[in-house]
Amino acid sequence: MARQSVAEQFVDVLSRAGVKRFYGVVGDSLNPVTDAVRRSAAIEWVQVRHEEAGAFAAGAEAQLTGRLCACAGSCGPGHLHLINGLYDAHRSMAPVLALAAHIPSAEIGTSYFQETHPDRLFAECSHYSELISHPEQMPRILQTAIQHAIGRSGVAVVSMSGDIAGQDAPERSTEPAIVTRRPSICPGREEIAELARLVDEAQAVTLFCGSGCARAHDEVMAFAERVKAPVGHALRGKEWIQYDNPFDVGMSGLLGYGAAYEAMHEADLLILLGTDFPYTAFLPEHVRIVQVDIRPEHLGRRSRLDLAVWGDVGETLRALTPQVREKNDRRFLDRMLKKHAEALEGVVTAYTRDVERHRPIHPEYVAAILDEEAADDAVFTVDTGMCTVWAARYLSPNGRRRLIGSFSHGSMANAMPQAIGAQLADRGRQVISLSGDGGFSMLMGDFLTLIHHDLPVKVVLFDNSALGMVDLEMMVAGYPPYGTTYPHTDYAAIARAAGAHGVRVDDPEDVRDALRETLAHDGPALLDLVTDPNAMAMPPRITGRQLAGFATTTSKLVLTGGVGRMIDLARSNLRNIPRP
Ligand SMILES: Cc1ncc(C[n+]2csc(CCOP(=O)(O)OP(=O)(O)O)c2C)c(N)n1
Repeated sequence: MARQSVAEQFVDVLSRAGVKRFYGVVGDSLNPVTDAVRRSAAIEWVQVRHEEAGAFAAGAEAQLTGRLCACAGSCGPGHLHLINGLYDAHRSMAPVLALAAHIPSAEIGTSYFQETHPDRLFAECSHYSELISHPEQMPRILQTAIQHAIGRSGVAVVSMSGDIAGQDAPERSTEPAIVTRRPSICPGREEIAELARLVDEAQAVTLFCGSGCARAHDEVMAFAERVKAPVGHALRGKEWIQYDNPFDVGMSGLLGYGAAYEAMHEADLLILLGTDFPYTAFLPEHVRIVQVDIRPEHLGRRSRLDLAVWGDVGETLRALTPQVREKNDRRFLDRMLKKHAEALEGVVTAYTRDVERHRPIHPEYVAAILDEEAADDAVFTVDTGMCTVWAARYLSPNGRRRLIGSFSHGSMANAMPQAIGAQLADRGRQVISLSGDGGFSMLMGDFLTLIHHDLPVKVVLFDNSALGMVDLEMMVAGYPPYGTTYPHTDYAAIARAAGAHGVRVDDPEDVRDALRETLAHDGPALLDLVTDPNAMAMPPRITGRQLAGFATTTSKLVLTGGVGRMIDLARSNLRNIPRP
């Protein structure tokens, strides 16, 4: 049998680690690897138009499947383009392996054509970034990279020159064993006992949940029931926690709503579950705080802690719940449920007046209808900008739907590229990209990737001809909006010219039918909705200074948005409060 090349061995090892596809753009330094992929039955090459889109796609696929996913860029500019998508994947804790092809190995360090130093470049957006400079090194470096990406949930980057990849690989006596599943981490007995003591001492416990509560819905609900705790969430916890939740008090943070803030501040014990919620200003100072997280480096970096617990949320709660005394006093919980329902009732009609006739179309109206029309197991990818607000407020999770955005990194242009990875992970699933016109046009070239690979992604474009979120930020800070508008563009015509289904709608009465038609279309489709750039959403906690800035710029804009179907949950939770 002919000797394997380093590139063939590379592809072989990746396929045994579960990688199904490589997103990227080919290039000289990548040739040995792309040729090995061409001949591989296990891994397909997904040709994209911009490497950043490939990195976003790999990150989304990894977030949906939990499997290691991969992307690649050729030397210099090719892999430089990966960087923003890799930051996003890394900060979303998505296991992604990136191959940064390198200039010829004999030229490194000479300012050669296209030279960069990828092992340095990617150090900040990865757990591991190493250069392979000898064929012997490859299997061990690749294995170490894979174990970093999977074991520590994030990005690992290997850099390799094309000439190294093209060489014969050394013979291997055995195949390396690769770990592809993570263990669960249960805290020690002492921590559980200490946590149980703090819970027993507290009169009013609030839980605040992040993405670390994935697949721990039952455990969170059982614990909340036992200690009669209101349950709030951060944006990344929404898809895991905000459904079938009799304890729901909404979301905290800049885009928050409901009574999560009050429940966190009026408790005497706040338990942060699997959240690296970044806004310290929203966390209380005079409340006992416990944090539970699988990553010890997250513990205590946002607030002072009375107890730090290193463990999985599910494991921790399974061990803890039987050890705490059941609380019978629901007064704090019921008061918070009432506050929450009142807060939502107060804003539920914020946008609804005349909305079926309002032109330009009100974006919240679109989001509300989309929530009703989308499939029960839809994947929503959400652009950074106002789409994130509409998704946070209007999309109803149910345990089967998924919500993916750039919620930690906050990059624009994430949604449509992420939809590519989401759709490739499951071609039969409904994948909807909620795109802003600014974000969409930033990586619009990869709309062609949907057509190229026949991916039936539905792009729902909130086309306000503006960088709306920044418009709002400028007004809040007291600056007159500047550099935030675009000329009107008919994106539906662009979609049709590219070979996709494209419809432009500017009459609110047409929204539902157009959405139905778009979602039912058997192929890539774009629905260009001409929306109102002046639709506002304000954080529930806004400082006097911020408000003053806002007020000097405009006085007639609505200060808060509506809340969609979550009001139903709040109302039914209120009905469940036992009558005295
Ligand atoms: C790559 C990148 N550039 C700039 C920003 C700053 N930024 C955040 S939201 C936003 C506006 C987004 O506009 P659009 O996609 O049209 O959505 P809208 O807010 O209007 O709904 C900008 C410029 C960013 N987050 N990421």
